[in-house]
Amino acid sequence: MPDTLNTLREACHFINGVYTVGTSGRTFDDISPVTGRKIGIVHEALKPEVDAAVAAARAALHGPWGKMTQAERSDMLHAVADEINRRFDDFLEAECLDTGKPRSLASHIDIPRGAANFKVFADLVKNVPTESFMLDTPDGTGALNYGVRKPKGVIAVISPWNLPLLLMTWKVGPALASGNTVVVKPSEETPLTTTLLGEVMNAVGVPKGVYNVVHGFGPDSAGAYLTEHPGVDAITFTGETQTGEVITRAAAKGLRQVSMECGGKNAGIVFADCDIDKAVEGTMRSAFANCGQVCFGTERVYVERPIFEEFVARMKAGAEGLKLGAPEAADTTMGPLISNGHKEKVLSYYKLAEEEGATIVTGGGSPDMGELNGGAWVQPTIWTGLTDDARVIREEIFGPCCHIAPFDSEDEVIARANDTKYGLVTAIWTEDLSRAHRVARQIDVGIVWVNSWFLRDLRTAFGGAKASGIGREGGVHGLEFYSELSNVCVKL
Ligand code: NAD
Ligand code: 6OD
Repeated sequence: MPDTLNTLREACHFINGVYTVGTSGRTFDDISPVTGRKIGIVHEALKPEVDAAVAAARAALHGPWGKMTQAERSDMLHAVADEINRRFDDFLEAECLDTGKPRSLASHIDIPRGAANFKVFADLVKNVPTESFMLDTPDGTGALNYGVRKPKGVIAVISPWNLPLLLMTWKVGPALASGNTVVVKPSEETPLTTTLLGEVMNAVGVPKGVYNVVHGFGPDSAGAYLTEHPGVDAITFTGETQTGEVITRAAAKGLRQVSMECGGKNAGIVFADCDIDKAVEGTMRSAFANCGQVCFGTERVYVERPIFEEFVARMKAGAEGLKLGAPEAADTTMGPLISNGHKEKVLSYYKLAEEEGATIVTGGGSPDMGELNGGAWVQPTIWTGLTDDARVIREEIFGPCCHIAPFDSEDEVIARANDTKYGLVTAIWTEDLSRAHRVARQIDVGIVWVNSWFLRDLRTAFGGAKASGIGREGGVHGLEFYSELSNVCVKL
């Protein structure tokens, strides 16, 4: 069993049940977004390491894992979840080291969901029926058709940095529950929890080669080598739309299936008949939780004119009440962005908003964080006054910011909410349920929340419309992606 502290300081690949530095000889630094200082090193995988990981995953399909019953596999995934919970504090430390997010956030969302993603899909897979049909035949005896689900094979999982454990296990959970094996390439910004999960897999006896991890970047590195690898049967990806396009092109070779969960420019729609306390609280979370780095974040908020001024004033007070700080400080409510590179991007949009004529309601720059000034800190920011064609309104920023605009009619706000190339989520705030249903079905997105935000039921379909993605995961939809359905036709 490796020493966990060492796992955190030197992130190795995890191939065939063994931590390895590989042969590339290349490493890169793991940087704390809180201080901007180095916290460890990460070994970079190139083609030989990816080849080894894919080969291990392929071999494992035919080993003990492939011979287990569904029930045995599900029990094993429950044990994985239990072990994550037993090592909750280790995962919490690793996630906060990598992301700088408040401990209060990671302990309520990231780590519990890391465990739940295994439990929910381990249970679900045992309860999903397959179709069956009786066919009339001319001789009168008939034929029975029934579906059989088989694992797809080796699944490549490419995950982002914003909710590293949550979003990686959201894919690994159903992939393993369906009997596949996986090779995971976590974001280069957040290698730690994915690496730590290898210890968990070994501790509960998951057969070697079922869960593999390779570290590195996208182009000319682990990401590209993995997604282009002919030994990979399907690719599941979460990240930027542009990266999704590159990976979809790679998957075209060999016609491998993809599941794409990509970017968004989500609208929050606040009607004058809402419960304003709940609408402000929910919109605050949707704009600023995780320092605005949630794909569901609402960077475009539309508020019906009678309550516009009050809503803006209350959001301003809320944003100015956020306490920026290190993860471990008990009163921290907002952490830094993921990196100084991302900080430059977000600050460039803060500047652009001014150039495009925005009124800055609050924020708009970087705060003075004293001894933490080397970290990726930006102020929570609210704008008003931009027109719908402004780049700040049209492009995903992925930072702690939102623009609030007034609207006058239901039809107008539906058209404006839909006026984007993306289609991930929308949050609607109203106490008029007829209106809620009427508006919800006219918004071109994968998920609509009414009087809530980021309220997740893992049995439901999850995914984006338009440039926000391809396909659906969650519930039976995830199991459909992760399995190959074949039909058996029996002449009676
Ligand atoms: P990203 O696209 O830069 O990176 C995601 C992953 O892809 C990383 O592991 C990266 O190394 C890898 N990658 C990059 N180029 C690659 C290539 N050519 N081949 C293979 N792999 C490659 O995204 P990010 O910056 O990590 O995450 C933020 C983005 O993710 C935002 O756009 C956000 O909206 C989106 N996101 C979407 C969802 C969703 O469910 N729809 C969830 C979270 C984040
Ligand atoms: O809750 C989930 O299952 C999920 N995929 C969340 C995505 C959040 C985006 O940042």
